Amino acid sequence: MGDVLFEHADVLLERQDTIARLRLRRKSALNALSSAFFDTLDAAIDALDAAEGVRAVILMSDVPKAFIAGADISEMKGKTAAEMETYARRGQRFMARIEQHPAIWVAAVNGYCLGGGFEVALSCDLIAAGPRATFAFPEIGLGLLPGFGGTQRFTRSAGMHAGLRYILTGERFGADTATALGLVWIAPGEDEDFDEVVGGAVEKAFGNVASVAAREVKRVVRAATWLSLEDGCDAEAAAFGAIGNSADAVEGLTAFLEKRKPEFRGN
Ligand code: DAK
Repeated sequence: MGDVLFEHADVLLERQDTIARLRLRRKSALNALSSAFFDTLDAAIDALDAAEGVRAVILMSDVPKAFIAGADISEMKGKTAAEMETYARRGQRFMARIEQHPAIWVAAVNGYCLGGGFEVALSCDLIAAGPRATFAFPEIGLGLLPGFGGTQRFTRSAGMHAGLRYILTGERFGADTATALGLVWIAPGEDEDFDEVVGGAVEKAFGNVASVAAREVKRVVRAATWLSLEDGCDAEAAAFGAIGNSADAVEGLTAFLEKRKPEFRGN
């Protein structure tokens, strides 16, 4: 248990050194994404932004059955077309906020990860999938389609025929298939403590990460999915220029020459 940065009945945000954990706990609806829940999550990220030095965020669920069971279906029914569009934009803003956030976001999925919940996981930079992870886009069965960027992000990550297959059929799949599709960073097994393994992996990989470089990696790698090779390489060169003289880059190069481990300060 670290320092609590934000507390609400549905969400707890805590930090331990450079790692934060955003814990979803809207148990009554399996963390379904209502407008009010989006507002609470945004308030939690505001609190995260007010805290300095967080390098990675683990987005996880304290609800045993689910990561996020999708958009809140009870809120969708009866909306006008204009209200639907407002709701879609609300969700898309939230996904973009994670995607563009300066910290590295890891979705820790070990339960239902459906529709809008899958879209949240896809907005994160890395996905950890446990033995109980169940991914699907059930929207087609509701007469809908993913409305928070899922058609775009899933297809960019997994490819066109995987996009068509899983979004047209609503078929469920687990950690193995998600791994085969290239979506998964780590997949702890049945006999492991999921939260502990993910926490340990994040700490090891990102506890002392050079955050300025990581922020640019996030931006430029994502841009590779829509820019031409020429424009992408141009963006990469500009990013290199922007961070090449950062304190962390100076420290990284100096530490190598002095044959010691770098101590990155995140600037
Ligand atoms: N919304 C609201 N409540 C939900 C929910 C959801 N997505 N998922 C579960 N719940 C609630 C259940 O209603 C139930 O509430 P009570 O009856 O206890 O009051 C409680 O959570 C526990 O769920 P179950 O009793 O159903 O639990 P089970 O273990 O039996 O089943 C389940 C778990 C996850 C398989 C099942 O709950 C389920 O199928 N849930 C719905 C999954 C789903 O279809 N999710 C929506 C995907 S579609 C758009 C923008 C975005 C989207 C679409 C349009 N535009 C702006 C147009 C995205 C859409 C989606 O995400």
